Amino acid sequence: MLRFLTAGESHGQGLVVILDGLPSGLVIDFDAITHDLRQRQAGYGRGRRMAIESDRAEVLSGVRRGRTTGGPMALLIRNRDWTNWQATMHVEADMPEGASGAKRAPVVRPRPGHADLAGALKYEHDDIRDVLERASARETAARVAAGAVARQLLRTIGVEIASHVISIAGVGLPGDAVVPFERIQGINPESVLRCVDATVEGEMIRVIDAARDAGDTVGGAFEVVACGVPVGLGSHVQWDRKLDGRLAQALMSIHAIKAVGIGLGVEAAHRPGSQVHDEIVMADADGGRHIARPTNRAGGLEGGITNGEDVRVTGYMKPISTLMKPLRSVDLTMLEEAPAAIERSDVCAVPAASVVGEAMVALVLADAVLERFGGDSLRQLKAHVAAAKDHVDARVRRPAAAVGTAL
Ligand code: EPS
Repeated sequence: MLRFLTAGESHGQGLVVILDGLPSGLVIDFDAITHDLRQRQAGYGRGRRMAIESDRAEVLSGVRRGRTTGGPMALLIRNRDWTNWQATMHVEADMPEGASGAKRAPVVRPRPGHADLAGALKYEHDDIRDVLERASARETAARVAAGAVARQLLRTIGVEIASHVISIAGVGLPGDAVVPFERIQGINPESVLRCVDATVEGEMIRVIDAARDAGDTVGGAFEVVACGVPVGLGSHVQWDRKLDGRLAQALMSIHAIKAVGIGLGVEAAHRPGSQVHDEIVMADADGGRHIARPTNRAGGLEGGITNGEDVRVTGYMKPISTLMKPLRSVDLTMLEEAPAAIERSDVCAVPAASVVGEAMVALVLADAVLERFGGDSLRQLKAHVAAAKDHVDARVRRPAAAVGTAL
């Protein structure tokens, strides 16, 4: 089992993540963790905060001489912005001597759509900052660091993950477009919105600009695709073992995600069965014949079990809830109507959310891989995966010599 917990506030000292359950012997690529963190920070529509941060994860435990030990891995991402927030965010009861940054007034006007109001009522806070600091999507940096490690584990058994932005505020790729994994993986690193189509990306940029000019925000949708996923992750036998359910929960837990689709997603509800289900055929391969699926509308999951096709998951993100032209709200100290508080924020963070989506999919798949195949060391895990693959291959392939003979 692979599990993780995060801690940290947006303007506190930093973010921490503990990743527990990694097998021993995984060589850690530290630069790859940094790469994923930088990807999350990028994207057109981000605010000024991203110019301050340059996220890097320090590995505190669980790795020795470049390899995992099998012990919990702890990672720390320091907030550079901390120097500007010490006087507001200090841990000590009294402000420590030399605390830097401004002492900010309490936040008392909740932003509609944020955790502000519900969180302040539930936790009995007078200063909404006690809610918003933890509710902030800054937390996703910790998930991306953990996800980068999960991705490295998956890579050792041939699983690769990529994502792309499919729409911003309704402007995007055609609804029925199925973008091949290689095209997503090959997105130009200079692309500011992680979109596979430069023309569509240009239109998306204009939508974001218009929202910024209007003091508004926009959401959108992204798709995460995992390729090379072994057959048999997840299970049909119990509700909480169905992998589609686990992926949906993981994606839904990302800030501002309001819906998740697998494969066709909601579109499946609008079509007849003949236009939804993926037929099972025999195809030629290596002179032999094997079971194949001409389409993958199921997104690689049937009955909550991976079927060997690409796993395709879509996340739908609402617009960010801090508006520069604020919505109506109420001052909680006076219970009088007042415009919502304005915190520095982003106009659009869909490209960042798509990177977080990759991390969450990596963490869920890595957990399911360890559950299905087991192994305390990477060597054991790889041997178990290879044996299971041989077994599945023997069930779905007829070698050239056997074609035409009775089974
Ligand atoms: C966020 C507000 C902004 C975002 C932040 C999420 O932060 P700040 O208030 O410091 O400008 O930039 O996202 C991140 C810091 C991040 O790393 O993704 C919010 O209110 O949720």
